[in-house]
Amino acid sequence: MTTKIILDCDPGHDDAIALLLAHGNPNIELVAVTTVHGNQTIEKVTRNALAVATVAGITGVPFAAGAHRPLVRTPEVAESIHGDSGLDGPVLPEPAFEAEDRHAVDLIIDTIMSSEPGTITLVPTGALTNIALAVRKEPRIAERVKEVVLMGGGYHVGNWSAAAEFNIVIDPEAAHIVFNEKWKLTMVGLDLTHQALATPDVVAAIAAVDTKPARFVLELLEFFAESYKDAQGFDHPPVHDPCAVALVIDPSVMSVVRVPLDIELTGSLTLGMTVADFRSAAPEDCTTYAATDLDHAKFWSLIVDALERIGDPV
Ligand SMILES: [Ca+2]
Repeated sequence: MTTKIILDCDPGHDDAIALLLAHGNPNIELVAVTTVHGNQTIEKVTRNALAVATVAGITGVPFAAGAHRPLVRTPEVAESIHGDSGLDGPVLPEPAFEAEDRHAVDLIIDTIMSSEPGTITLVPTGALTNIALAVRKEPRIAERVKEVVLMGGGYHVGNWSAAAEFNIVIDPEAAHIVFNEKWKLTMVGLDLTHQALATPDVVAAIAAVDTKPARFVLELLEFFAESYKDAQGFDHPPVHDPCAVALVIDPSVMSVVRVPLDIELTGSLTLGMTVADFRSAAPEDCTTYAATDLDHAKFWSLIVDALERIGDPV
């Protein structure tokens, strides 16, 4: 049985791999791709999304550009991790198609409202600006989506500050809106994604696929590894965003616990922290979940399998 997803992303090396996984896995139907400011400007991440789609041979899926800045805060990009283009490393092809004129927020709303209730899963892998705007513009999407599975946050660690993760802290007000809606929401945060390391055996398995998209991923990982070593001292880079897609594909790829989650908006040291309340069993009406432990081998085998299925487009 396939799951229909909207991928809301800011490519971004790990977003690019999330897009390839979603396209190459037979259990996922990619119904729309929307972009949001974050790793780079909206112009750059949108162009990157279209270039990645071209590498993977994605056709017939609507792409739309979304919010160019956070709701309240001063815009911030992650050049130290993703470079000037937002996707430094490989030479990007000229995109084979363009984004729609429609705004991402409208594409999200239109897609959800025109689909059977409970059939669309939202997979945000960037700042939550588009998702927050969409649910404010059309509140009925909250009860109409199947669930939200997002990459962002973390219950023990931060990366952009001691307490906060990049996707959340660059637009904490948007995250506050999204985390407090009454939809089922799973936070695939840093506690989980820091287990999704592109170790040498992983790199070798991707190299063995030996296709143009696989070589593209190797070039992404090579740049990403350098960035993460320089910026955050990682021996092998954590490949965050495809973890959220992997959970939609196969829930057995990670463990998840039900726990109340909220976003800190006023802390001088903890702005954008995703606060998880582990003090006791989650109350009956709790609809938030946090991912905890990753099956590393199973996760990476999904990526390799997707690349094998994609074959050699470009
Ligand atoms: Ca991302």
